[in-house]
Amino acid sequence: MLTRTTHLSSRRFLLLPATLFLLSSRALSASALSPPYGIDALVTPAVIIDKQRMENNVSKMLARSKSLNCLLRPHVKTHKTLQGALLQTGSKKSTLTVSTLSEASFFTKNNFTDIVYAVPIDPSKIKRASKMSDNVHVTIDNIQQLNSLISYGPPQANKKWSIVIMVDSGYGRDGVDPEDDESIELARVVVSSDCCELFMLYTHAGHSYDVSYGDISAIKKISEDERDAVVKFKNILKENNINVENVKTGVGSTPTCSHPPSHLEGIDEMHPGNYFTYDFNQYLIGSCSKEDIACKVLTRVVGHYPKTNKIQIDCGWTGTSAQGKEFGYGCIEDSEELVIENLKQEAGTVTTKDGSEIDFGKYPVGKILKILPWHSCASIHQHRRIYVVDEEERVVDEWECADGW
Ligand SMILES: Cc1ncc(COP(=O)(O)O)c(C=O)c1O
Ligand SMILES: *[C@@H]1O[C@H](CO)[C@@H](O)[C@H](O)[C@H]1NC(C)=O
Ligand SMILES: CC(=O)N[C@H]1CO[C@H](CO)[C@@H](O)[C@@H]1O
Repeated sequence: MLTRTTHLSSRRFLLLPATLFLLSSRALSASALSPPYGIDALVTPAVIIDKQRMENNVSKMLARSKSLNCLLRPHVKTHKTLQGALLQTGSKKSTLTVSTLSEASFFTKNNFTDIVYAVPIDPSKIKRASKMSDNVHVTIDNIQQLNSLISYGPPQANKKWSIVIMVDSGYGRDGVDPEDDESIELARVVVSSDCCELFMLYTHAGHSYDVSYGDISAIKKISEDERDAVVKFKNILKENNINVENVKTGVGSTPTCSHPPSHLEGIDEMHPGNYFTYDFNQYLIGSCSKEDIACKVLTRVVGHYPKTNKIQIDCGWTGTSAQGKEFGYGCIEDSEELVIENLKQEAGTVTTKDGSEIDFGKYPVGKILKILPWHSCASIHQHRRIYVVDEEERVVDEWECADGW
């Protein structure tokens, strides 16, 4: 019985050091079982990765990069796990792309080297980045960022900032225009600064996601544009007497790397990320087949509402992200007649696509539904842990994800 006394004495536990409290709460969230075990034992929502499909995707992209004479520098933001990065790099512990300094920190602590932090750096992040400068390259696309680095000075004694210049190949989010005089001057300031060296010219064609679904020739055109933009910029720099002999070139998004151009001459590296699992959006784009999608969000039926023809599930946007609402947030595997109509924070509602009556008998309370998510990077990011499953959907491994910013 909960009495005032026990309540008071339990408050004492709150006086434990905060770190101990955090550790214990994290440990409590870990699965109590040791693999292998069935997915029925998982608390939902949970994110699973189909090991075989993922390994197929991973080896296919590695083979493709080799056939194009490129190094694969996978973007690991899709999963943010040590095990995933080892698979993607063929256990090299090297050459990654990341999008946060906390990923950079996680992977450098795990002895990975040669990591591109591929978001232009702002001044607030410089000090933290400086501590990882032996292994982490930083990205810029304007002179203010560069001036902040230069006024900070060398990242460490007798060391230089290793600089990546982001090039815009048509996305219009970030990156320098390869044809602008300012872009040439930016590179000139990098190579003439005592505390910087130019490592790479990098582009990511995020607009490859915006083509009409299934228009593969439009994607191929964009993959040529990626290549041409960085090759052209490198040539322009050379013509302007900037020494770019050892400067690398990199391209990539999952749509463009899934449909690369006939050749990537002049390009050293590819850096797709999402291909690790693909997702429902990539399937519609034409990057993969539905059977290649390796990531699923598991949710359970929690209630039947015949009057409104709805099922409630225990997954809201905190379980799979709010992206892709207009496309049902992805699709429910093996239940093609159903669609996720709405996601709230921790609850979602499912109905039929065509308005016909739900066959409630098919979906008893407690039944697991498997969502092929709209955007796997966003869905996985909602979770601290990925459950890796074999062909029989037994959990065979549990991976911890790097967290935070
Ligand atoms: C700068 C940058 N590089 C590479 C990637 C990887 O592209 P994708 O997620 O299409 O594989 C991204 C993804 O957003 C990115 O922002
Ligand atoms: C990283 O390398 C150091 C030095 O070789 C080693 O002592 C340490 O255990 C390694 N850490 C990890 C997480 O692999
Ligand atoms: C999109 C993609 O590359 N899918 C491939 C994943 O791997 C399997 C097995 O090699 C291939 O059959 C798919 O084409």
